[in-house]
Amino acid sequence: MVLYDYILSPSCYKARLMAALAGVTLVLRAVDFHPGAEHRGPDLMSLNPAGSIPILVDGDLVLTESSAILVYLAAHAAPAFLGPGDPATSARIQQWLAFSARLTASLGGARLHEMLHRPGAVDTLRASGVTALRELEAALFEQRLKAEPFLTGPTPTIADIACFPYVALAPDGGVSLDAYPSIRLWMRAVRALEGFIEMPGIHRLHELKPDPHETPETVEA
Ligand SMILES: N[C@@H](CCC(=O)N[C@@H](CS)C(=O)NCC(=O)O)C(=O)O
Repeated sequence: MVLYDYILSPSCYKARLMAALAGVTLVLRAVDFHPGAEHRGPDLMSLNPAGSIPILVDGDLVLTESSAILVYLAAHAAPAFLGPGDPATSARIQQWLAFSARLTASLGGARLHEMLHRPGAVDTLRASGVTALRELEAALFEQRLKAEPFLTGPTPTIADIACFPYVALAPDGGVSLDAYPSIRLWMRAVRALEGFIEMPGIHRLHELKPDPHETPETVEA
């Protein structure tokens, strides 16, 4: 399988992360996203007229949209990441995949503004990102009450992989994660998964506030 990839793209990282967790080896085809805008050139536009990456090619199959790529990789090699298959969980996973598009537009938009000087109303993007983070925090808090560390249950699914990158990289766009203890615990759970791989910027999780499990006394000590 060939992934048209850009190392600093959180959307491409979703595919790389899912492949790593599933034990799938991808052939990475580096795209000159910036400054070359190769994804908008004729060769890549013929693969994805939407002009975005990632693009996954497996033989005759050309897949665009990171959520579709996650489904494919999981179905191929790690079906547990598609959830247990009951109607409610399957629907919840779809809900989070749709939610992840809001993260891309808001937190991802702010990040592009800050990192690549893309035009845009960055305050509005950040505000939309904070709204989404508050929803995520509330949902993950509910999960903690059920002692379930992941978005849709006790084990990770493509819902977690779809949401993780843009959340973890929110500080790149000027949106702090300090106020969201349930999100920080969830990020630690994702990072702890066997096969987890980094992307540049994700290491900043180490710089975040102390583990929410720690008491103030132990933090000070
Ligand atoms: N809905 C797409 C969005 C992916 C996306 O936003 N990719 C970015 C790179 S991280 C991109 O190609 N943007 C095109 C551009 O900004 O010119 C998906 O989930 O695959």
